[in-house]
Amino acid sequence: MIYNQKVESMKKGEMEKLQLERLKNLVHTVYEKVPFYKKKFDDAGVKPGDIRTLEDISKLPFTTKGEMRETYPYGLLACDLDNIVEIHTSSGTTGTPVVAGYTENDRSLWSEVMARCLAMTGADKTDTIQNAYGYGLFTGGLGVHHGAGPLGATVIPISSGNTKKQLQYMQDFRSTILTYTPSYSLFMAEVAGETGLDFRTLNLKAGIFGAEPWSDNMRVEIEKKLNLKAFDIYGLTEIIGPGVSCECEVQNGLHINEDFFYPEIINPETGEVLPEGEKGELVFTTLGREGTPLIRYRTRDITWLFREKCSCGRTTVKMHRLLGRNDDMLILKGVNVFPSQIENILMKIENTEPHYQIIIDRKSSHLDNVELQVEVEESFFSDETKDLEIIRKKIHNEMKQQLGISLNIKLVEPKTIERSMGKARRVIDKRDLPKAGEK
Ligand code: DLL
Repeated sequence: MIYNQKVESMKKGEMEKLQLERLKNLVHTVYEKVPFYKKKFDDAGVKPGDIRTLEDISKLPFTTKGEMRETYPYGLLACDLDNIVEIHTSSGTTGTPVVAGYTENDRSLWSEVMARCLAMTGADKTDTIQNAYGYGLFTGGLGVHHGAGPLGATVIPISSGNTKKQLQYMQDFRSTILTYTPSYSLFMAEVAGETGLDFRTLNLKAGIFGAEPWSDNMRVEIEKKLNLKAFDIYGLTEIIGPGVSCECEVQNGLHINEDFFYPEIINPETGEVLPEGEKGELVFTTLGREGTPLIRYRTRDITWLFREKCSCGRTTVKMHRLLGRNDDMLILKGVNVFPSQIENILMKIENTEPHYQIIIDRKSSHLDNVELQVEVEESFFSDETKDLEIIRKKIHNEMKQQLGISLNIKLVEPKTIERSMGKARRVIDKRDLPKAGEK
């Protein structure tokens, strides 16, 4: 079912008209109401009236995460604080958190886009959604919750953690849809295995997974282990939370709710706008947010945009599943590699478990040592070191062949790599380097 047939299957020209109208309103509003934007526009020599076509958006300056932090907590509000009804922040583990403020209309907008996303995965009022994204300042829990409302689906607001209870409720309440991070879903499958629960006996039909990078082959693994169809959902606190884009039944790219989130892909080095199909950094302008609207926000996420005649009937532009974040990109002997590429290769190698970690260390002043730790199936972790060596070599050779890089592979026993209840930590960087892209 298409939740909002009119908008989601709009003709391109009509969509552009709507976007332009909203963009013009937005630039006038932020120029008048947010001193931060007024100064930025003035510094760049651009006035709201200069935005006459959608292409004119490239005249506007970017907004960065660093600027969102500098304006903490309320520097980017475009309305009176009295009109803010909900606040979320990013986790703030790497510095001052960034703040998103929602007015009543923003919250309705969020419900609308999340309802569209849930419907993309086949959800409707007959479904029971077990929502294990964290409730709280993180947008995952409440985002799904807000979207389930207009659909009329039943929500189990179980939040994250307490895996045994998750498994129990899944059975008792006959949950049909799971919403978690993909890494947590694998952990859940592991615990289910220990307790003897067979996912084939459950009522699950779909899992809506996001908030962290995952690969196509990880999807294969999850679908097999949890006996459901796994969909990718994307979003970020700054823009709204989950609900920016989601996969439909075709599972080939995520439809962007582009009437509210105008996407661009730029060259992260030069800021130049790239055409559809070219890979680069995703940038969003919010077309309809009242609380903390953002102009050309640099997400640091790497992907590309494409349009195709989707058999689901939606016409909205798609983004390819994320390759990763700019900050997570490893540069190994001059080769750019994202952890998700390593994961994609790893997931196809037999006798390994879908749990891994990448440890980066700098022993001498120039050379980075990258170690890929991979869990191996219990039965292989015997005294038979020969078998382990065969697996180790296979992983090494596959990486070398497909990515052109030589990694140190360390096989570890099952369940030794930390399991995550939220976003998995795939890369542990022990180098004492300034963080890329802080600004
Ligand atoms: O993770 C919002 C969300 C909640 C999305 C639940 C999907 C489901 P933040 O904590 O602000 O918000 O983190 C945003 O997470 O810039 C991406 O780098 C990453 N991310 C989010 N979804 C995906 C995804 C939420 N499907 C940051 N694939 C984003 C890869 C994702 N990375």
